[in-house]
Amino acid sequence: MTSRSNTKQPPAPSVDLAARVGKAGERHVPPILLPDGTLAPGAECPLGDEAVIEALVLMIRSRLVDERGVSFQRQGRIGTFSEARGQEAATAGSALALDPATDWVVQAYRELPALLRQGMSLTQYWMLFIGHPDGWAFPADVNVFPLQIELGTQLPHAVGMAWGLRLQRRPGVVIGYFGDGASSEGDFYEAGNLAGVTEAPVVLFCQNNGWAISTPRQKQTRAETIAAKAAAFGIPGYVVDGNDVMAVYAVTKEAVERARAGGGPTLIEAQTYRLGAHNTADDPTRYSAKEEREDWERRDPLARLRTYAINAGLWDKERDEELAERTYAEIDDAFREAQERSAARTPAMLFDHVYANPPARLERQRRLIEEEEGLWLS
Ligand SMILES: Cc1ncc(C[n+]2csc(CCOP(=O)(O)OP(=O)(O)O)c2C)c(N)n1
Ligand SMILES: [Mg+2]
Repeated sequence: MTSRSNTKQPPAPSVDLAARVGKAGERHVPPILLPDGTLAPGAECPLGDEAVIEALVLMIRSRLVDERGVSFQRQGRIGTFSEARGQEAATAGSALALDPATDWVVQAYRELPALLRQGMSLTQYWMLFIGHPDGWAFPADVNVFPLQIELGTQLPHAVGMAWGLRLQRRPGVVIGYFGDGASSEGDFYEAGNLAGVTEAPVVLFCQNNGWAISTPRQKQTRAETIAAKAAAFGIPGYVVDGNDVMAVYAVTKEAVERARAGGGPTLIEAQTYRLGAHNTADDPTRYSAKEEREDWERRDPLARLRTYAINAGLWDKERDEELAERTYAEIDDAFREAQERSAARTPAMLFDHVYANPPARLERQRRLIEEEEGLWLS
């Protein structure tokens, strides 16, 4: 597992990001890693060998956690679960451009590879889905904000955090993730505008997977791209193939370096697709076309990076099997630990982590619940 102490920063990319420019000035990043796992003609891999392996391991681990998450939900051991399957290159590629020691991930709920890269433990992840308040409170040395289901509300926080870091002269950059559906929320426009005005060191990163549950991207906006909206914020906007981990890394690295150097925010739209359901309560066969789903299966970001890594002599079947065995064991150990810790939950824990210094009103409510706890639990 990636730990904060041994995470190396991959080298800066040298990619021409200005290939095609859209109507609103947004730039379409040229492809690097093609769906068949080969490099585009003339393109170079912007990641060093170690970083290619790190990206692949992150993506594989995320997919195995997803697989187990769905089955834990089906067994009634956790609540609703959302997979990142199919979108791993967008989050792994962008998170690889961060320095986990100084930079922050402000998540929605489909960014598992980025959380793993920042050093989140799987015990914490499972506690979240089991429903333990500690699952939502990240340790001080893991720079990740809690999962956010209320669409778009994380983005003003991401911008505020980034602005605050700059005012305090701290070195961090913040990446705020959101979906195509969240791009219709007022919070997105407020956050983008504030980011532009304050020149906050933030990357607003849209995972456009084509759907907001059953609402297609075409019904979300009449704009040609979501990145086009950067023009109204006065900041650079980029469109990238979200299943091309190398192109995602290259464009995010450039944005992070610009932000770190005082150059302000960037909006990135990664075009991708979720290969699973919206969550465990959804059935995409009810609203999406079979051909569309099959087409995106052929563009699976994990298969394409795995093919590249195998052809480059960096990966093989044995390593795949060894990683899967190790990861399944890690997942199951973490789940057992999360269950053990969750057995000691009490209703009064609802008040944990809400305020650093709780107001008297909440303290009173906590005492009331503690007094009545015996009744609640009987
Ligand atoms: C403010 C708000 N409105 C509606 C919902 C219900 N809801 C949950 S997820 C979702 C779709 C979000 O789509 P998108 O932003 O594209 O993210 P994706 O799930 O595709 O990753 C909706 C409508 C919500 N959580 N918050
Ligand atoms: Mg979506």
